Amino acid sequence: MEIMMSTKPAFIGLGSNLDKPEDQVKRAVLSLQELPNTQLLKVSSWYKSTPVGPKEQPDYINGVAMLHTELQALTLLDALQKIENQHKRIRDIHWGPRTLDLDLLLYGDDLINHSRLIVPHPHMLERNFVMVPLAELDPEVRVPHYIDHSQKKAFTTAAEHSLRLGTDGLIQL
Ligand code: A4P
Ligand code: MG
Repeated sequence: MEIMMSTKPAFIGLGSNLDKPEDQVKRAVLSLQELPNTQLLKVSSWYKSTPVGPKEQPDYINGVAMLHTELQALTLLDALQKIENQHKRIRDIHWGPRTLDLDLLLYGDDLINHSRLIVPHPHMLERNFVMVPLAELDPEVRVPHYIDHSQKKAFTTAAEHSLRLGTDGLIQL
């Protein structure tokens, strides 16, 4: 009997706005490199971005990483949350705002609607600090969404989204 392992391309959004958020996201990349049954393929440039949501918080550092993984989506989410927790321990010492956010942006062409996991990440399509680095990694990557209530899948590319959103408040480092 042959066992087929399927490999999925997955994109992870990284964000941090601790005092030294650049260290946080770079250490997170090292942790992504250590994920089991997973290959880290590419990491975007880092971007400084003005906060979305409450304004009385520091600017963020954001970027996107591309993986090939044999992990199931929920197993990958578990692993990402474990990395976040490792960073939160450090955040607690410094008593700062959120130190590390790792979002599963895309998992192949899958549309996932689970109590713990929604893919594509619900806010990504409206956020230039996600779509611009994503388009930098792969401008043609297809972002799936539902066309209508018949739940048919539609796709637009990362490049189209990032062009529409522009680069306001975003500085490539
Ligand atoms: N969850 C569901 N879907 C996903 C997914 N695709 N990836 C669930 C990751 N997690 C997912 O997440 C809460 C729950 O979402 C998880 O338990 C998981 O089961 P969280 O990261 O613990 O909490 P959160 O930060 O409040 O949620 P979220 O949605 O990540 O926050 P936001 O809305 O993304 O806000 N401004 C700039 N410029 N840059 C930023 O990076 N980030 C935020 C965080 C606000 N403003 C920002 C930035
Ligand atoms: Mg998150």
